[in-house]
Amino acid sequence: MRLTEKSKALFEASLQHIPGGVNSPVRAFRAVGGEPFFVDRAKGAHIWDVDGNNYIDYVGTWGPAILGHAAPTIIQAVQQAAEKGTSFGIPNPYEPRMATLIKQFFPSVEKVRLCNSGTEACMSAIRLARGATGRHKVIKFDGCYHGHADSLLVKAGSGALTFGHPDSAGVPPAFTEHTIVLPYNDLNAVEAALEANRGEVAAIILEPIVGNAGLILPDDGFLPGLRSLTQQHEALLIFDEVMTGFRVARGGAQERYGITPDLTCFGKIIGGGLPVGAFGGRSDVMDHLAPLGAVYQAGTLSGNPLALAAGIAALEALESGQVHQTLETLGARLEQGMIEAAQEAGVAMTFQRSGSMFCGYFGDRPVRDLSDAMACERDRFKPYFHTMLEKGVYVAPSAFEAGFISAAHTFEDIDATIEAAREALKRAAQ
Ligand code: KE4
Repeated sequence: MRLTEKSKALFEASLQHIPGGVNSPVRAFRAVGGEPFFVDRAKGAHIWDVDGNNYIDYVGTWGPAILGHAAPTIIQAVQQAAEKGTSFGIPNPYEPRMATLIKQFFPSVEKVRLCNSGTEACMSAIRLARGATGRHKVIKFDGCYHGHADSLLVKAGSGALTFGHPDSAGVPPAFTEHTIVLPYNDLNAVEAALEANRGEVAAIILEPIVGNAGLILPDDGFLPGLRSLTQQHEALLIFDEVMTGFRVARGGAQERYGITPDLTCFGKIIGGGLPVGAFGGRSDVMDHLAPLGAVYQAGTLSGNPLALAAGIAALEALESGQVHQTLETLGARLEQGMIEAAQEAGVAMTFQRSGSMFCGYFGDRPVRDLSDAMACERDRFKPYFHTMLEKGVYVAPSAFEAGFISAAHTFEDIDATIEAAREALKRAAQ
């Protein structure tokens, strides 16, 4: 039985000072019941909570920890940077270095602006698209989450889904009247929406692989279809690769699927676990940004030396391609084992994966959009989650999140995870 008294005491205290005791809703375990544990430290594929319990970690701080936690090169880079100061508000050499690395991995990016979160990146990319096109409307897809900027927090995924109020309180209707929400993978709906709003759509934004409603892959023709439709209608195509960027391939989903978007949003991995975001793409669009152009965007800590030192170390570790080969091998092993464990447990599971991002849905058919995800047997997730936790495996505390494997996971970690899943899936089958 896991000890939890120290976490309980910390959660008790946090509840007095922080709404829900957490600084981001999905961490509160509200979708799975129980109380969150508090982490003491993390190393490689493992985390230890304040009561000393050890877990194999498949959340990976929601994506950034692609090398595993506390990677020596990242820790060293941050320590060295910190010796010279933690923030300047003055251009520093890490900024052009990071920009160059992003462009090296993402040929679609001619210019890039660094910021402090994925939310900021997506919010700014939308403002830029509107400023560059002079149009107001934006098309997004239900189940895709682009951070919590007002106009995008409509039928979002991730925590917003878990809480069952896809449209957040506090967002006046006027702030979302220009946001059109369509079913993912439905090209006909996109064509109809563009026709019905001819000349008014500034951009289509999407997660090219959806990691905020589990893990949903684009149908074969979906991304190429979006590319040609946006070109026909002179709307910008924005790939939100905050999660998939540098994760599903060195060049993200746009490399996997061979699509060139007009703008791309980044976050997570490019900060090596420190706060960071970025958005970039065609220079004729990016040059609308202040101080060159009329679209304002700013940030005190944008280009922060510590965050960039960590992110540069992370990206440099990905350059050879060896990490992504390892991730694919580990991902395939986990997928095979989970499918076998589900069959053995007699529970229907659809396991969907792209490289080291995955989701096991309780159901017997492919999940192509949010309505498919919502139709899964979500009640089975709770016993599965808690049994995995008891057995020392930490998966995301929500059926609507993707899992992440790091380069620090070993075959032993994967095999131990599958062993734990044999029991957890039997509980879920009851
Ligand atoms: P942040 O503002 O949380 O850095 O990024 C927002 C964001 C934008 N776009 C995509 C595709 C994202 O996945 C995210 C954030 N992802 C969630 C995980 N599903 C963050 C976890 C949380 O909200 O605590």
